Amino acid sequence: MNQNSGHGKSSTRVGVLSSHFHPSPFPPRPPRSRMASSEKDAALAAVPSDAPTIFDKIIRKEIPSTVVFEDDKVLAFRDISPQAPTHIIIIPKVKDGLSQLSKAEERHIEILGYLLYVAKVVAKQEGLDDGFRIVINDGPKGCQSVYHIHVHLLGGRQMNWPPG
Ligand code: DGP
Repeated sequence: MNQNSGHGKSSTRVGVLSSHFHPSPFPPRPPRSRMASSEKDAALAAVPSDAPTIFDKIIRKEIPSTVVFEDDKVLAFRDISPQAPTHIIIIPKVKDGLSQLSKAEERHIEILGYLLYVAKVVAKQEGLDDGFRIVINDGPKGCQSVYHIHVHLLGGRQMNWPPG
């Protein structure tokens, strides 16, 4: 029995199956992602750019969002496609070239730290006392779809590791 898996029964079964294994004529299926394919497609289709994004319209209140925190530097609002019971996006009001984390320069250190501090403040405000997750997607391989740097604050359920 495999002492490390914690699933002794299923590892034994895998052993039995593998001894009668006939190779499939089909190529292996890629692992299923937890992200809806439409969101992943949007992220893959997004081209890294410093151009204005939908978040500028949210900042200017030209399109509605559910704001949970706002001051002169940052805006935090609920994600339109929540991946957890609590899913909040925290953005700087002035992008200043920070379309993505990999574009960060020394002048951005203060706002980057402040985004994380606000994430902690909002987590407290949302009652995420048992923990939460912070995510910053970067670029096509990081599945970034909106090129205005943002922190995802996710909570209200047990998170898994490794992430997808
Ligand atoms: P990312 O994939 O890391 O670039 O995340 C962008 C997030 O922004 C994504 O989770 C969905 C969210 N989002 C995109 N457009 C809107 C919108 O118009 N309103 C709100 N509230 N969220 C949006």
